[in-house]
Parts: sequence; C-alpha cells; structure tokens
Amino acid sequence: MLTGCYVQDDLHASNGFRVDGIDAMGDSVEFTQVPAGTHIMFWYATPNNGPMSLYVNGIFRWHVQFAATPGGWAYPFVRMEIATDIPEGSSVKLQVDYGDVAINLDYIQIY
Ligand SMILES: [Ca+2]
Repeated sequence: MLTGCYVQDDLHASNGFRVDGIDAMGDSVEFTQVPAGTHIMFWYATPNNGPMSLYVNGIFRWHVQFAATPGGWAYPFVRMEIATDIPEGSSVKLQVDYGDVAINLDYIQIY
C-alpha cells in the first residue's frame, strides 16, 4: 500500500521496480499480512543519512537509520537489516515522520 509515493521502473531493482518519492511528511509504504520473523531486511538507495519511522500494526516501533548509498537515489541498492520481532500476519509500514529522511525502496524481507 503506497501513500504519497509511487512505483517507478528500475532495471536494477528486483522485479524491475522500485518505490520512489517516499519523501514528504506522512508518505509511507505499507506491507500487509507479512510472515512472522525476527529481522527486517531493507534494500534501498538514498543520498541521505538519517532515520525513517517503522510502524508495526500501526504502532511506532523504531527509527530505522539509513546511510547514504554510493549511487544516491538509484543503483546500487544496498542491504540493511534490523532485529525486531514481527508477529505473523502483521502490517509493517515505513513512514516519513518529522525529522525523517527520504529513501527509494527496492524491497523488504522479513525472516
Ligand atoms: Ca512523495
């Protein structure tokens, strides 16, 4: 579910697409009915250093700290993971809140 952002063709992204424009207050990417896991892995690209806000089932969980990647907004996408418990069937949302930065997201994996 995309709010304030969009799917962009990207030959270097998985399946040929990335989520672009996650860049204004309240913009978010939400994944529903995710599998249970203890880690979330993000594949992303950004020229920015800073956090984005992670929500699990609508409740703020974490400021995920992203570091600038070599290609700025585009290729290469870089992997970053955090350890956090995700219950089966949760919704996981990455959102731009006050003080957060913008990223382009290739995909996430919960495991
Ligand atoms: Ca946007």
